[in-house]
Amino acid sequence: MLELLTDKLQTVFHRLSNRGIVTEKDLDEALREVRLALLEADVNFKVVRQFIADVREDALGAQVLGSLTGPQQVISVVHKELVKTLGESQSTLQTAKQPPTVVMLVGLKGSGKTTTAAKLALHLRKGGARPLLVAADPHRVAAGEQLRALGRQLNVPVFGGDGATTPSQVARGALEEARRTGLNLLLVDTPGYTQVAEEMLTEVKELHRSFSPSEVLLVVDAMTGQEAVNVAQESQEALGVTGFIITKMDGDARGGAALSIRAVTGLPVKFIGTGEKVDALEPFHPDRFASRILGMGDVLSLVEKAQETVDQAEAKAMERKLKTGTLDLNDFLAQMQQVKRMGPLTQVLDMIPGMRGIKGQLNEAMLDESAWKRTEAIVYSMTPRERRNPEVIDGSRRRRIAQGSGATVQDVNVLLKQWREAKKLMEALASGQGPKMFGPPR
Ligand SMILES: Nc1nc2c(ncn2[C@@H]2O[C@H](COP(=O)(O)OP(=O)(O)OP(=O)(O)O)[C@@H](O)[C@H]2O)c(=O)[nH]1
Ligand SMILES: [Mg+2]
Repeated sequence: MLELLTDKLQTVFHRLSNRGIVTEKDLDEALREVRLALLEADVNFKVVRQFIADVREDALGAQVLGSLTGPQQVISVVHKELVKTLGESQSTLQTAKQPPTVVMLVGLKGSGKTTTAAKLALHLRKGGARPLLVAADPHRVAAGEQLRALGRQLNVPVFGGDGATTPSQVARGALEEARRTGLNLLLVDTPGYTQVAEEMLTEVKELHRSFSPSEVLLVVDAMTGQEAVNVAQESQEALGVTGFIITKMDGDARGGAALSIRAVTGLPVKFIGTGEKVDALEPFHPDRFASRILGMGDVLSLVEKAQETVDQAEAKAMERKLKTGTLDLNDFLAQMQQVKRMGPLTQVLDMIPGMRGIKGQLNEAMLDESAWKRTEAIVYSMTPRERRNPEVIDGSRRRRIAQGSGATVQDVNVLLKQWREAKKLMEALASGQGPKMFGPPR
């Protein structure tokens, strides 16, 4: 996510830090590079101009010039201004006074509306909502199919999409269905348009009138860069947009849309999509996002992610094992799977401060999804006894396991070595000699 921008900014700040004392010339030089980096990331030029002017004024006002702490202060000013550009604080979803709350998703064809509707259903259900997905594209049966398939996958009910009906019929039916079944959130997936023109929008406008939604979220594709901002500007009034969801932030495209859209439109970004899977959605926190862009990590989002994905019972069991220092291959596998559930490892690492730099040096194999799968396959090819007591795995067992999992004996050896190292670390932790990773003893 915005990797290139982060790399460039880190280079600029690194050079500035080496200065010790910041002169006005240093500041302007750094800001010139920040400006270039932002423009290259496809941030709107007006937004960039304002941003640089604000940072400069702030930095000069804070008397960072000629001081030993100058470089640090410049970074903190940049962070502060970035947060301001991104919208200061998190903007949560408005709910209706009278349930159900209706959230409508609108946007260009292919921007990610249908996928995002499903992601939202999953995310908001975790927060206690009872969602109903509504397929409101009367013309494309395939669109309804896609939403129904997602609904089945997530076990979320889906209304409509199985034949042509008018917007007002869909709305009436969906609201009735929600009341009847006690659901309090309607997520309405609407037909995509190809350009913001009157005739294209008639249908979406009709849906708007019929549903009177609490939120109209414009779904924009980060990969389209400046175009996303233009669409946002144009759709804003025509459709009564109340906020944005920026999808495909996982692509390494410029992604500057996320940085410009709020400043250009005055409307908040509510969520970002970070992958194709249904759990790849994050609430948008301007301060955390700013930290991530500056390579400072985002520990809070990481902790939330861990809480969402880690099974509490499993975590407790693991804690007990940690205390006793016993770790067999079943535990080893369970732990790897827990980390994996949090998302692609490269994204997880981005959230840990200081990890970005290390990422390049990490063993390729560690970041390689297929290597994870191979490890799983190897452990699954073992007998229960072997998993509980890996010491019994001798040469012939290794050959059998390798054959059973489509791996090589070398792969099996590597896995066993990783397990032994993890076990050693745990034993050290349990005996209180290891690094204090888990806080003071209770
Ligand atoms: N990598 C990535 N892909 C995404 C993300 N969100 C959606 N996609 C993909 O984008 C493509 C289009 O997504 P849809 O949800 O069908 O888009 P849509 O806006 O409903 O499309 P129409 O209904 O045709 O207008 C699909 O292949 C999705 O998997 C995201 O955050 N990251
Ligand atoms: Mg769709």
